[in-house]
Amino acid sequence: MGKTSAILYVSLFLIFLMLLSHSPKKPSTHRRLKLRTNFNFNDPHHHHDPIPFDPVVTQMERRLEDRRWEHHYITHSHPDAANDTLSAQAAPGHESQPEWEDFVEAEDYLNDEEKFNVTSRLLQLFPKIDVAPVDGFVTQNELTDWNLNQAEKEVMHRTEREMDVHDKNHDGFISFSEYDPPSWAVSSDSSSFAHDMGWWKEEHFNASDADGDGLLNITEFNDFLHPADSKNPELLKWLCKEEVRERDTDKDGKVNFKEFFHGLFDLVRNYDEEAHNTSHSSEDSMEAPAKVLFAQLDKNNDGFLSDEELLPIIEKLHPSEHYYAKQQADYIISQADGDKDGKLSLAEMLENPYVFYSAIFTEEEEEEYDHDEFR
Ligand SMILES: *[C@@H]1O[C@H](CO)[C@@H](O)[C@H](O)[C@H]1NC(C)=O
Ligand SMILES: *[C@@H]1O[C@H](CO)[C@@H](O)[C@H](O)[C@H]1NC(C)=O
Ligand SMILES: *[C@@H]1O[C@H](CO)[C@@H](O)[C@H](O)[C@H]1NC(C)=O
Ligand SMILES: *[C@@H]1O[C@H](CO)[C@@H](O)[C@H](O)[C@H]1NC(C)=O
Ligand SMILES: *[C@@H]1O[C@H](CO)[C@@H](O)[C@H](O)[C@H]1NC(C)=O
Ligand SMILES: [Ca+2]
Ligand SMILES: [Ca+2]
Repeated sequence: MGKTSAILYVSLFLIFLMLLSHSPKKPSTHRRLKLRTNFNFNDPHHHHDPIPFDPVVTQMERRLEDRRWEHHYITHSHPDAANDTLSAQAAPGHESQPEWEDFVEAEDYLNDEEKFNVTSRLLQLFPKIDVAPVDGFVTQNELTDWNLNQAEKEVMHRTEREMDVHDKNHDGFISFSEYDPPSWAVSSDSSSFAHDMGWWKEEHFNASDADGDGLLNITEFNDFLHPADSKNPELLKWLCKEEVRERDTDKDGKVNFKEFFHGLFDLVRNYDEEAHNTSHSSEDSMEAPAKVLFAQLDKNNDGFLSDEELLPIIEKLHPSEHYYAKQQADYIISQADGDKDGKLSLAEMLENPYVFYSAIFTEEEEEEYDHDEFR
């Protein structure tokens, strides 16, 4: 009996393998939706990932990412935590490439036009986006708000996940002693730029603790992980100090014009160019505007920028989620706005469905997903 069923299973498995290898590529899908797996462990200097447009896709990416994250957490950061709640989902039997199975399953789902029908997805999502006002058009503001909302939920999800790990006594708060910096930040390699950063240190922690009770609740912890999106003035000031520390190559504690021009000014310029769609200019012609901006920022005219003097441009140095949400909305509208009236009708969206899934789709012939699609 046992032998018969074993043979049966082996045969079924072989048939399954044959089906897999012989299934023809769908000629109709020249675009292949492919979930992103470029998860990074909260490196603040990492570029910004595109925001997923569709919550259903977000859900699938989350499952994939949570699993990768658990795996990373257990094997790299906290081998001693194997008895934690997390290990329940990473039971030994499942360890033979669970990620890959999920990945294939999810992508087959995404690329099956009957299961994941982008037309019907857009029909469902349109009324959720066209809300201010409900007028049959999706404007830049409506799409920005939608994107921002998706992004904020995603950020909070990651923060909650981090909270679970770092909150060792499970009281819902993180104390400074509970917090372990990410492994890349405590690298002993002194040539690594992370070596003398202020991130994850006590000053950063204290700035995040808005009510000063020595503990971070989920809101404060989210701010701690994402200071650029915080409304907490202390954290923005800390971010400015951190910026000076990073840019101050001659270590005099301030930013001189040279340090400003080669680094900070480029960031400001990129930000303004994205916002105002001005064309790129050569470096030579940028020195004059850089001097003007430097002089404006240098309130006490000492020829240096202090951390306080960087405050007016900190949003440009560390763009917020809102900035990326708007950038992505602009991109989508520029691609799908057939009649060029600056807003999207449902018909325009249905005509260009893959623009909305551009964060995840890849052209069939492309080997690698382009991570910098929106940068
Ligand atoms: C994990 O649990 C096992 C028994 O279930 C125990 O022997 C072991 O000491 C625990 N490890 C840690 C690090 O708590
Ligand atoms: C996708 O959904 C639309 C609208 O709901 C429907 O008309 C179309 O037939 C569906 N396509 C597939 C392949 O199921
Ligand atoms: C952080 O705040 C605590 C008091 O809550 C204080 O003891 C500590 O010195 C502060 N650390 C820094 C680096 O400011
Ligand atoms: C966390 O504490 C801050 C004050 O620092 C408060 O404004 C916020 O509402 C608290 N968040 C939660 C979820 O309780
Ligand atoms: C941005 O500028 C380029 C040329 O500089 C132009 O072709 C394009 O239409 C502009 N886009 C918008 C949204 O104004
Ligand atoms: Ca607090
Ligand atoms: Ca339009």
